[in-house]
Amino acid sequence: MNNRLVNIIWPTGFISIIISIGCAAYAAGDVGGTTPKANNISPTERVAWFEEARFGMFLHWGLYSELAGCWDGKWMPQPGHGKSWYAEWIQMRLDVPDKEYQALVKSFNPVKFDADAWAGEAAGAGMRYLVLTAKHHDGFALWDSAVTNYDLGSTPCKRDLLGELAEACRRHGVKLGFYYSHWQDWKHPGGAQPPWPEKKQPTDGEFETYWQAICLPQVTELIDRYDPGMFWFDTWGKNASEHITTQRRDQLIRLVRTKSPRCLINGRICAHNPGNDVDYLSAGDNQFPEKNLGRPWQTPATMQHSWAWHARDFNWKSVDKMIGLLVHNTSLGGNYLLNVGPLPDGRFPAPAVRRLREIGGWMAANHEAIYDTEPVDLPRPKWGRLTQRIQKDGSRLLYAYVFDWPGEQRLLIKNISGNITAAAVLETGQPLVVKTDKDGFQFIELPEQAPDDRVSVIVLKIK
Ligand code: FHN
Repeated sequence: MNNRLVNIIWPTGFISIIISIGCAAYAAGDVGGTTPKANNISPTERVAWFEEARFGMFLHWGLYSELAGCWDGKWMPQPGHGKSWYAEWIQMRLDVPDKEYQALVKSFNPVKFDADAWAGEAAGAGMRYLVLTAKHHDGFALWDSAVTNYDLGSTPCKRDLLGELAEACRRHGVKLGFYYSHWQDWKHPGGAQPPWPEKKQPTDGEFETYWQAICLPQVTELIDRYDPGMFWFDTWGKNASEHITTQRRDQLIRLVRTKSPRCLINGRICAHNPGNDVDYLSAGDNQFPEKNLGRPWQTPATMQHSWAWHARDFNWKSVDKMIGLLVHNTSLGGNYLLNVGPLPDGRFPAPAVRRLREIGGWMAANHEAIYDTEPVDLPRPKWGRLTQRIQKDGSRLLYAYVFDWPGEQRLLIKNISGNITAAAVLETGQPLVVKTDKDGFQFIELPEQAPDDRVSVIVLKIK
């Protein structure tokens, strides 16, 4: 667990608070459950960093990025213009002949890829982890894989991109995770095929061939070479159960646990039946639940419409909206995994960079109200959201995120257990006066003007 020094400015001055904040046999069917006995880290310890982090970066990048949503003069449609599609699905959605799509390996050459810039942008935005598509549904491996030629090793790029990223992430204090499409694989024999357009699915025997020849060895390679902190496997819908049986789910979990006891695994390894041995759940894409999911969880979310780079996708979300979504999930004990679709040359699109930096500005001032906070068991206030941090002495810091600055210039949080002993604007430490109304409820006197034109955070000390 990280130790972090957080400075909170109180009316009385500064108070520094230290917040504690040999390859497994692929057919390892003889081990009961999914957690090998040799592994002495508890599931709670393993997932602690993820729960503290709250904010991460998703990255969809691969051969499809070269096409940027367009094939043979045809553009993938956008929301409001017929059915809207994601650019990483272009091979299937625009029916690109396999041979022509796969020939993109000859031109994939991200000469401007700068791992430090990626990890630095993530850290600068206040993100604590980053998850890159090591292999998406098209089956292309973003590293030099020993079990396929459909990989980085067959491109003109002679660098170890994942290795560079792993090092940069370490330098910037950002955890590295890999998205790995273990179910859909449109290239390798036996991989599951898409439902849109509906294609013939492999038999169980054919899928097993793919599973043994590609999926399990590649997951092993990723762990052995890059030691990721988390895996992001992907399934959806009930039809995945045809291939991702609970036996295969458990076999893959066992493989990861045996090789890397600290590595996290997500519920979409088997979305229809994640079981109890996964570390965190994912809400639906761009779904922001109204309740805590009861286990560590996150929402994967786009910054535009598409996940991968689409040159005619102008649906950029505003910074205010994204900060609001981060705060919303945080207030419910969940994480926000915000996606960037890098350009084929390896740079981040300029609109994404600007947004990341603006979010980073807000996070620089308010991160204390995000990391390692927990939900508050009170009804959601009409003006915003709440989180809290319990202190060692039993007192609490309560963070009020004010989206809509109250016109009556008072912040009232009914039914708080305990007394508000101090209040301040988090960013500046500007003290605020605590008063009691005629019904005996404490409230905070607010200035006329919201201190932040995005989301103002007021911190209350409660004893
Ligand atoms: O089909 C994928 C999609 O391309 C993207 O990777 C998202 C991210 O959550 N997952 C799948 C759909 O749920």
